[in-house]
Amino acid sequence: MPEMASSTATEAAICSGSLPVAESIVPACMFAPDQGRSEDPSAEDSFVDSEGTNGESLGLLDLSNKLVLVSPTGEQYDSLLRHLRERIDEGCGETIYVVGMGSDGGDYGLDEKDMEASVATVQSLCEQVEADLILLRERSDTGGKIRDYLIRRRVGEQDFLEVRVAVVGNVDAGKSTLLGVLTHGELDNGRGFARQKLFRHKHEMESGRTSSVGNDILGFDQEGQVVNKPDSHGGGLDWTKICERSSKVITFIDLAGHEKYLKTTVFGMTGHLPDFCMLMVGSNAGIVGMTKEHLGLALALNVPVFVVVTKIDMCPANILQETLKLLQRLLKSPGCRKIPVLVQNKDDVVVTASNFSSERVCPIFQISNVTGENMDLLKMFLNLLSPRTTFNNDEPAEFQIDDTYSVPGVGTVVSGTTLRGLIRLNDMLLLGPDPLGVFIPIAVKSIHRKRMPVKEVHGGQTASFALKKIKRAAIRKGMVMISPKLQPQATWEFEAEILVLHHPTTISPRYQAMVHCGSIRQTATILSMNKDCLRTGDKASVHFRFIKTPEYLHCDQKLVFREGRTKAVGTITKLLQSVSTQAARAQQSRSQASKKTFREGAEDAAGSAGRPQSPTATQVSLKPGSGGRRRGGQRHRGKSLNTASVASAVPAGATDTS
Ligand SMILES: Nc1nc2c(ncn2[C@@H]2O[C@H](COP(=O)(O)OP(=O)(O)OP(=O)(O)O)[C@@H](O)[C@H]2O)c(=O)[nH]1
Ligand SMILES: [Mg+2]
Repeated sequence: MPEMASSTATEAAICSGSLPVAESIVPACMFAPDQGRSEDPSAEDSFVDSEGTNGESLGLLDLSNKLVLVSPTGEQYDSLLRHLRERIDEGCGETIYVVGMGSDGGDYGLDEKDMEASVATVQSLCEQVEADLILLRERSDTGGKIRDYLIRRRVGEQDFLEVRVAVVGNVDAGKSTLLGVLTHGELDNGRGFARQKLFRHKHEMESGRTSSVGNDILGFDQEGQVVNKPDSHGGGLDWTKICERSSKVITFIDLAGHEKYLKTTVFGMTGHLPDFCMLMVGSNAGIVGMTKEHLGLALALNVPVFVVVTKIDMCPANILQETLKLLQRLLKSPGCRKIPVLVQNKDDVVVTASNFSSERVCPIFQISNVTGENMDLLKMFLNLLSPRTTFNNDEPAEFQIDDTYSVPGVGTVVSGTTLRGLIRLNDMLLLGPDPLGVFIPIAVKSIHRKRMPVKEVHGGQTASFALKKIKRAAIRKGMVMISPKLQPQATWEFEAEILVLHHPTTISPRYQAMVHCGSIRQTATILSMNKDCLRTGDKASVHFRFIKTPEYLHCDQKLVFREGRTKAVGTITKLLQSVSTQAARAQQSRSQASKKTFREGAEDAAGSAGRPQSPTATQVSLKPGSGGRRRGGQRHRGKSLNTASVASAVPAGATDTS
């Protein structure tokens, strides 16, 4: 079978220019099927999860010969077509296809005539699946030429592939600057020119520091060319135009590098569901500050990471070497178990992009935002990234809310990510849970993808919906909109397997910290655990309870549990104490009655509009030993969760940073 590059691809030619610098970093050529692997025994299993087309024969049809594409029989053609369809589905609309490289152990390469015939076959296969064939590279081997193609399914003007990349790294690594350069097509001046377009707040303009979750998009057309045009008037990008012209849109989630905004950065990583994480390192500053923290988060959330080393225009060679050496040591360490690969040319890009899905390969780029050096390699790599969420339109829909807006003339708008299923205009979904755990029916009145009006969205796509007859104040981040078929229930308590990454002393029951889970961000208390206390490095099964409102959770969801520098990561294993919608409704009507009485008696309650806090507290107080939790709940009334009130229950040494 002609090989798909995502299993194994590369060849000797790439080795020739092997690395003059940072030699211990694995060169891209180690991914060659027949060489280089012995350098790093840990690399062997990096291909275990790949497709293994080597030596494969589908049924009685042998498709493993490099010549199979030259003139396939009808049966072979059908099998090739089926196989290509599967690969494109797996790659969410695209795949990398290698022509001239069989998997039967024979030599590689085709002569000109056979190559021509093979490409014609692939072209015809592409027509069948309505996909484009884009040449990525051509190389030579003993038997002739080998070509790598990108096969990308065609999409309508309204549609595009969507890949989310979270951008993390320490303060001043050049994150916002790189995004400014990539999305606006103008180089930086080294003094903060390019980043200005990314800032959302006046104080960010003034300090130069990102403090919120920024967003910008980079569109690629069918040929892999960037469609973003430099804007001569200095205005924002026209997202609709970019999306219309693009077959793939990369959404960058620009995050803050400063420790004081770590809470927001964690939210960006958990709540915005990135497909990939771009870790930025200033070459002269090196692995400092939040670099390891952010890398650890990406690893904990199983998001594949690639590294971009910036400012190579102003860094002495020996310092750059040192940074690369430390970076490689960090990536190879037992905590990371990555295979660092320095990307130095287009061949390296194709090889690393093809193998990136294995999650262990960690490509490293070295760029300058000022001279633009190696920017083309980074762009080429971004164009080859495929979304990681496969979707099935038959599944019941689920949408996670990560922000809310009040738009004049439109009303309440929620933005977020479609986790699964299909959502169409005018669909009726359940929105919740509210503070009592109730879900209410709500109709989707308009749908926008990247500011472009559309009729539907499906799993893996971000969107915003205009909602009718609901106030913005009644919706919070972490709520979901869900198909009524799922009969959603909110949960107060859950069990999770957690690993403590760092804590200055010990964690014991009654400890409180912020749980980040998807776009949920709420303080929870440890009620009990299967150990007396937990220290750095400990694993345990822990029983949590939210202090303020019940949330909609799933088993197997990843969570981050943090308070200041204390951090634990884990997976939800069991949902406990779910709220029955009927009981919650009864409670709601009771609470409304009592609120009325309360209002008649006193003039308070203004602050709790749309947030019936007291019933929540009542519900909590029904639980044994809930005094502390109720106190927490009431103190947080009407404000975002700040940790001041939690501090009393937190062991000394755990300070708030958010
Ligand atoms: N010479 C040079 N300067 C750069 C380069 N990249 C960024 N800078 C400068 O470095 C400074 C910091 O860049 P930012 O993009 O704000 O860094 P950041 O990572 O977004 O920082 P936070 O948002 O605070 O985490 C700015 O003054 C940029 O002009 C580069 O490649 N070369
Ligand atoms: Mg920034």
